Amino acid sequence: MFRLDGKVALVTGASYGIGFAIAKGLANAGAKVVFNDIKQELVDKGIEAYKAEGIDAKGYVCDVTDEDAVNAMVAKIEAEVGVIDILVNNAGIIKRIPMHEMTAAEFRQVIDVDLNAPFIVSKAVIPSMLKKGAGKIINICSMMSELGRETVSAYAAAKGGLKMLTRNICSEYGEFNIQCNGIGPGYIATPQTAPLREKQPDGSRHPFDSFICAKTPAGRWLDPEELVGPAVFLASEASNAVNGHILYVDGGILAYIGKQPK
Ligand code: NAP
Ligand code: GCO
Repeated sequence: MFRLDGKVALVTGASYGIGFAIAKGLANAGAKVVFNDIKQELVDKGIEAYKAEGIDAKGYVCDVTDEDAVNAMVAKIEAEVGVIDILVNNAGIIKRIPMHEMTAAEFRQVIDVDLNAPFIVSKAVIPSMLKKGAGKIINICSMMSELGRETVSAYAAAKGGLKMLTRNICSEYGEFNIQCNGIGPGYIATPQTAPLREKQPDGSRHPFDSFICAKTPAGRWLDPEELVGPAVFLASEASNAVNGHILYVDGGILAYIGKQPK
């Protein structure tokens, strides 16, 4: 029940990082993977990276905030590959700026990619899922779907909204055998979090690196590969009775007050 043979999976923003790991996992479970990125050079790099893993992925250049471009991409995928059975709304950005210093344009840009785009892409794939009588939508949420922290006001607002968009797609389309769930990763070692792990000029650990390891029961950053099992589960028949759920893959952060500093 965990196999995805015969399914077409679109993972947005999957040239590298979490999206790449999840797409690789879905392919290894049998899915035909298609992905997009905003730049041709990244799509080309992504195709090479998938090939190196023995995966024949198809890549498309598309800015997920551009509704016309998304609709054109989905139509192209349906013509060239097939109807999208599994959508992973992974593409996302973050801007770490104190809220009182953040411009409205910067706030809107984060909301646009992290919340409006999952709406746009989900809206583009749902009609064919309705015709097919089945579909899986997985939204990549965050610890910030539940928690706030300094400098990430726009990101937390977007990811909190994405949690409720997930629940609303579940509510509106569950009767048509479309399941919409979220994955809430903890702190994952990817380019997006690289600035939070950078060594200090004196060679010491970044304070945030030590902070997160103290907040994670496992005492470490998680690896993108650790999201693959949960993603395959939510993309497969095994989760047909799971809907509107945010599966936190956080190593226990949300359950833990944090290790007492020595
Ligand atoms: P990442 O390394 O920054 O990768 C993000 C991907 O999204 C890149 O391929 C990027 O392409 C693409 N993207 C950004 N804006 C796009 C747009 N408008 N249209 C199409 N593609 C776009 O991030 P990540 O760490 O892999 O995170 C992936 C997702 O997981 C995000 O939604 C993030 O919020 C979420 N998340 C991450 C963590 C973590 O700790 N890393 C934890 C929880 C949730 P470009 O390079 O061309 O911009
Ligand atoms: C940050 C990090 C986090 C992670 C992730 C945690 O600045 O706090 O970027 O937001 O990306 O979302 O789940």
